[in-house]
Amino acid sequence: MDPLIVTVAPVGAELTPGQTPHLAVTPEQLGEVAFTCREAGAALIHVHCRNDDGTNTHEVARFKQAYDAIRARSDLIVQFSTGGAIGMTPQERAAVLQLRPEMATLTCGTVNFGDEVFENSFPIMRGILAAMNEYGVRPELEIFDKGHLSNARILEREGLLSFPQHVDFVLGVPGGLEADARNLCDLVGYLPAGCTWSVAGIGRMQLPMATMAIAMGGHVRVGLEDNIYYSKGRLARNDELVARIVRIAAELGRPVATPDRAREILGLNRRAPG
Ligand code: KMH
Ligand code: ZN
Repeated sequence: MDPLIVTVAPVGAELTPGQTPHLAVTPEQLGEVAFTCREAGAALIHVHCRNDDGTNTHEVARFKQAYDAIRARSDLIVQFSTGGAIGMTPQERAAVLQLRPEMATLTCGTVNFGDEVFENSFPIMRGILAAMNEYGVRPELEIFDKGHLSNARILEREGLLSFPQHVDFVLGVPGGLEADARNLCDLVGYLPAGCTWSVAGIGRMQLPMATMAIAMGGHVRVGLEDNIYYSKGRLARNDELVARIVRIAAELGRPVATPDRAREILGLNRRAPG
């Protein structure tokens, strides 16, 4: 097995500062999270941004500040969200790609998201992919349901996407596929040849899904975007969630990848300076 790539998703779009004191709001706080999570063993950071008052933003200027703050404090692979928050326009979601992060997410289909709908029609996906191709940004395919892999194959047939790719299974969103072992095995078996994959289990399923992925040869995403608790009733810091995965992986004989080793595994070019 390759060394384990640990992604940290520290912010998300749905959390509020009232839910946890550990939500990074300012670019400086995000830079600090990048530093502590890199120290703990993370290789990749999935980025959403907040205004100073904690509200969600997808402003290009704020992403630039966040990008610079992360770069100043770490060598993590930087992956921007193009999912943004429910209700954002596709243009808002894609605009951050002009900053040319090494990676960005591409959610591969519409999904119920609690009582709301996270809209990713084919025109939206095509638009985001076109911008990724224009700016040379590598996608990470976000798969909330099995049909999302079918959608990705359609985008491949249209010539917008080529396999293999890096895929992240986001399991346990109310409205998406449940987080359980059977579903994870099914999804992995359905992947096009040569793909790498990680799993992001939502809520209390973050830890069991991550542990399964470590044993199966996949990779792991943890962080407050998906789960704010370390254990029942005890709020987590992002670096604690990373450190726990690193310890479990060590027990299972799986060393973690540095960011540069992760770049090799994912087929990314070495990061451009700045
Ligand atoms: N906030 C969710 C609606 C992504 O980052 O690409 C979408 C999301 C996915 O977080
Ligand atoms: Zn996200």
